Amino acid sequence: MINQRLFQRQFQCCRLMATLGVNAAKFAMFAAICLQFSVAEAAKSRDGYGLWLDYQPITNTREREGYIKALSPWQVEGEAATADFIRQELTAALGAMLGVEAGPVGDYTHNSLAHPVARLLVATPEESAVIRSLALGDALTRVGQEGYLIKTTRYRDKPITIVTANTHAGLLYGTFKLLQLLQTGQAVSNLAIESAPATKLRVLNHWDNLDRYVERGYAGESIWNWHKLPHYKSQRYYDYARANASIGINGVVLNNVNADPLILTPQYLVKVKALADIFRPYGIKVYLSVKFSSPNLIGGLPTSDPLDKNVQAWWQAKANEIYSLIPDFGGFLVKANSEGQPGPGDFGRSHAQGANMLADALAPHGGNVMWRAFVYNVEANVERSKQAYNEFKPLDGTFRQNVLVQVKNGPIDFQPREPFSPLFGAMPKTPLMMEFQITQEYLGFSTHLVYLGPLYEEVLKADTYAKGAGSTVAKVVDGSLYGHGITGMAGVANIGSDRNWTGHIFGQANWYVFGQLAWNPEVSTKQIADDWIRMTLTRDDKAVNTIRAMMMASRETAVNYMTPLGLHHIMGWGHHYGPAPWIGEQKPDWMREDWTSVYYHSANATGLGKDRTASGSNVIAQYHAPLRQAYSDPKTTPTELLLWFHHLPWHYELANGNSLWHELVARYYLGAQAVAEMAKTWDGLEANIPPQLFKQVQMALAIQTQEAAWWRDACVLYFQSYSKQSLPEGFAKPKHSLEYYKGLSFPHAPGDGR
Ligand code: BDP
Repeated sequence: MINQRLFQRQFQCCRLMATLGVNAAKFAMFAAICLQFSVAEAAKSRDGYGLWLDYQPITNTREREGYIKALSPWQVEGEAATADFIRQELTAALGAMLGVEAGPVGDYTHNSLAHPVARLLVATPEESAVIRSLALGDALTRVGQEGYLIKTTRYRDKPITIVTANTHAGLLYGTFKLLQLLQTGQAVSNLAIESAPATKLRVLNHWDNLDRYVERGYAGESIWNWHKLPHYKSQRYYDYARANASIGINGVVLNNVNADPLILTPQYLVKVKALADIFRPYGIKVYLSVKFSSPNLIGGLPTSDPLDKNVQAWWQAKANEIYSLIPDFGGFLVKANSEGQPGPGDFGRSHAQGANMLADALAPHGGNVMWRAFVYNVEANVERSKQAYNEFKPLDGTFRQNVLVQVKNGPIDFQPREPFSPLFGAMPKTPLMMEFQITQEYLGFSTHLVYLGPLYEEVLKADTYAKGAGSTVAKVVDGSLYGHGITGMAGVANIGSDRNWTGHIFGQANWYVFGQLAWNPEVSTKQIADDWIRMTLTRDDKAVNTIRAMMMASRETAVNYMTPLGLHHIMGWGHHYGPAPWIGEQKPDWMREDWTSVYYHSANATGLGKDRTASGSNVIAQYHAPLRQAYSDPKTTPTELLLWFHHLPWHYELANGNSLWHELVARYYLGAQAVAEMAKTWDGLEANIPPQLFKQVQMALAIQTQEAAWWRDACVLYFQSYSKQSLPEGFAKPKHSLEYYKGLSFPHAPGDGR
């Protein structure tokens, strides 16, 4: 993963010159040429496996020398596995970026004041007499269990850079931060960084089945090779853990929320243990999705009723068994009474009764329950977007201390755009965990370049007004609004066995931005994009600016060509691939209404959109004032959410003077056009991007260009069949007929639920 070969080649080159007795100036010139040559050569082999951690040589001599002066030689204190890993990372990273001069301190006795030579010291105070001797005030108290300090200070009258923390995990995060500064070309001569994560549980949810099929996965098979575990420990597991650690992710749910009960059998638990053992030095805990009916399915009990004593005892014994294998096991994630999954409702019990039973089993061991609020059932006969709130709000205050309720960002599902879920701000007594989707189920799978940073940021910055202005979703999630000690953010992973991990190179940016936001939800996703580009693709300023602009616009572009103006849930049936606003037009009896498209867009001869105001399903009542009032009137509803809240006439006039029909068409065309432009822009970047990465993105953009046009044409033609209006002037007629688009079928589209 790391550029060891390049490093060795440079080293050999220098040795050869020295043996030949070449003078210093010529030597420097020759070394620089060698380096440029090796960099170009190494770029050719980059295929995306290295993610944002494919440390590249720093070719600017001044910059490089500055880093060497500030950080070399370096020293990592401590004997723990994590300390060893940090040593490996620094050896590889500094070696690759700075060359042979950036090495560790040689002979040295741990935890003594005796070495004045290290310029960079990575250590906890517990393990380092030097750190203990420095005046750090109460900074370490402030950064808590997982935070870190990076500081330029003086030791024995010499400058020294320290990375310190209360735990090894903190050291790990601090080290990666320091390396990121080098990767992104920032100065390190006068550092004073104090950082602590805003949320405690920063978790990836893998929707991976035990047969390696990934539900809603578009990057190959599951990376967990269950069959070969526990004995065969793939290098990928280590590389995966390292990548997560580099962005502060500290938890991994290994299996699909539509859980297979087998995961809790002894046969699988030893495999889970093997992964937990690998992840531990990287600060990562494992969690499991569990099927609520497991006591019955694998335990042989006649029921899984959470109030049944035998059922409770079964879970307690199961928890004990798990913790005897994995002492730091994180806990359970549960999808219950949702989309056919069993749950406490099957026995007339509430979500809280179900969650609390599991929480009681985990509590003695310090584990948590992440109980999902993604519930809706067709019998309830209540509009889908209202159901989670209706079911969970009354339960506020009844969950055990170690339960987090995990809420999807939007009230329906992970749509390209929705308002934030009104549950955020409605359950002050319960820690609510954010659930984002990183895998692009509704955003073009792994062929569309859609940077999700702006989507996440939009949700996190949204004001719930729960305690007056400034009560943002971020503050609900990080616990600061209601003073919760336990907090979390989950992301449904987009990772698979594809060589480049995420199918699309830019999918890596979505994994990256999720981790960064879980650490600090206030940070700008534009800055995160900038860092990611520099670490992954290029450090050329002009190219960075171009790519960043492309990324920042890409989500709005996708919204435009898929679901503009607040439309939602109009994708293909089952696999969710491509447009299908016609689903449900002729509904067979077996088809759930709230899985159709027509349920959500409500197009008819008079207009378009779902009425969720008081005259419709009245979801707006679930939002706090003044949002409730704002959303009740199309004039004060953000244009982006117009059709999410309102059914409006085709001739309805928008603020820009366009009719609804005109604006709808304009946005579809704008979106598709923007993708074509993105592809052109990318073509112009060839010289700046490693060739394999360039090509992968170029091919995906070609697909995206076609698919964006497909979305545009299918949707415009479909809605036109209701608006009965011609295309406004200037918009070219779609190539095919509506019937053509309706007739397309994709029997083997990836990722379908099963
Ligand atoms: C939906 C997915 C489905 C998941 C479900 C969930 O289509 O595959 O099982 O979310 O989150 O969006 O449980």
